[in-house]
Amino acid sequence: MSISARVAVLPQTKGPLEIIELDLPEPGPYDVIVKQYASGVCHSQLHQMHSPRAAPLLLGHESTGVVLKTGSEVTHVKESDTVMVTWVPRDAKQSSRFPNIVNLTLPNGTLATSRNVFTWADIVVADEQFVVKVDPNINREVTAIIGCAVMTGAGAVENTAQVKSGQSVVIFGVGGVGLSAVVAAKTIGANPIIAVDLDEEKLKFAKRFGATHTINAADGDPVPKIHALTSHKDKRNIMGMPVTGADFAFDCIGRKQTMEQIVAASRSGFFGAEPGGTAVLVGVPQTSVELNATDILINEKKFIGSIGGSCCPDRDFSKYLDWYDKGLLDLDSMVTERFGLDQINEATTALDNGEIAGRAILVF
Ligand code: PAD
Ligand code: ZN
Repeated sequence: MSISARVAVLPQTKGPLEIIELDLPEPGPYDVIVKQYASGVCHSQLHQMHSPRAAPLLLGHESTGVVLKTGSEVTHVKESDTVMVTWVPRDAKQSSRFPNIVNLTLPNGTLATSRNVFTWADIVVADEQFVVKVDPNINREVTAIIGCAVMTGAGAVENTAQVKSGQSVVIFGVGGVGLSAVVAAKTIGANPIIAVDLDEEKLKFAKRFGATHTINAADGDPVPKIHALTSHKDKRNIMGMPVTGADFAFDCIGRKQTMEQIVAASRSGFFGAEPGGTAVLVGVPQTSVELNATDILINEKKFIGSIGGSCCPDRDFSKYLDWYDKGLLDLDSMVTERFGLDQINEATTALDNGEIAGRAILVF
C-alpha cells in the first residue's frame, strides 16, 4: 500500500511554499522511507528560494525520524530504526555508488526536484546514503539540527580547518552554522574565540556557547578590532612588524564583504618560520570575490572552502550526540523556535528577517 505524505513544495515561479498531499513512490532498491519527528530550517534553503529554478522544489536537509520502509538493497537500517536524514553521504569513502537524488511527481503531474534530499514533509523518501542510524533514545527534536547546522559549523572547525587548542579563531555570522562553529572551537580549546555579527542579541547569545569576545560589524570595520585581539608581539612578519590576526577566520555568511574580511582578519606568517592564517569559507556565496593577492602571497595566507564541514555522518553524528549528552553542545538552547509544517512560510520569513536567534525547527 502506498504511503501518503504532506510535503512542502516551492512553486517554480515566485510564491510561498505550498503543502501538498501526495502518495510517495514505493522505495527503490536503495531508498528509505522515513516518518519524521523534526527538521531544521537552514539559510541554504533561503538561497534556493531566492534563486531561479527549473522546476518546483522540495526543500529541507536535516531531520530526525523513524524508518517505515526500506528498499531491497538497504542493509544498514530496518523498519522502526531511529535515524537522521542529512545531505552529505554517510560513508562516501566506503561506497562507490553516487546516491540517488529524490524527485517526486506532484498530483498535477509536474515533477518536483530536490538537490539531494528533502525534509520539509511529515514523511520523506531518501537515498540510504543520506540516512544515518542513531541511538533510539536520542532527543527526537533538537538533535534534528545535527544533520546540517552542527555538521557544517563544527565540522568546518574540527575537520576542515583542524583547529588546535590555543589557536585563535574568529567566526563571522553566528546563526545556526556559526554557533556550531563556536561550540567546536570551545570544545577544542581554541582561544580567543571571536564572534562577529550585525546583531547585538545574537552576539550575546554566542557568548553562551563559548565566544570569548564579540564584535558588532554594524559599528564599523571589524578587521582592526580582530587584529587588536590577536597579537603575537614576539613574532615578525615579512615587513619586520609584529604579527597580528587570527589563526583561522571562518565566514559563516558568504557575502562579498565577509569573504574579503576573513582574509584580512587572518594573521600573516611568522616570516621564515611558519605560514600565515587560514580563511575558511562556509557560508554559501552569492557573488564572486576579489582577493588581495599580495596579502595572500607575502603573508602566506590560505583561502579554503568547507562543504558539509568535511564530515562523514556515520562517524561524526554519534560524536555530536555525545557532545549533546555531555552538555558540550547545548542544542536545547540553540533551537530557539518551533513551527508546524503548516507554518513553513512563517519559519522561512522569520529566518530571512534575521528573527531566529539560533536555529528554527519544524516539529511534525
Ligand atoms: P543564519 O541566517 O542563521 O545566520 C547568518 C548570520 O549571519 C546571522 O546571525 C546574521 O545576523 C549574520 N550576518 C549577516 N550579514 C552579516 C555581516 N555582514 N557581518 C556579520 N554577520 C552577518 O544562517 P545559517 O547559519 O543557517 O547559514 C549561514 C550560511 O552558511 C548560509 O550562507 C548557508 O547557506 C551556509 C551553509 N553552508 C553550508 C556548507 O556546507 N558550506 C551548509 C549549510 C549552510
Ligand atoms: Zn543547511
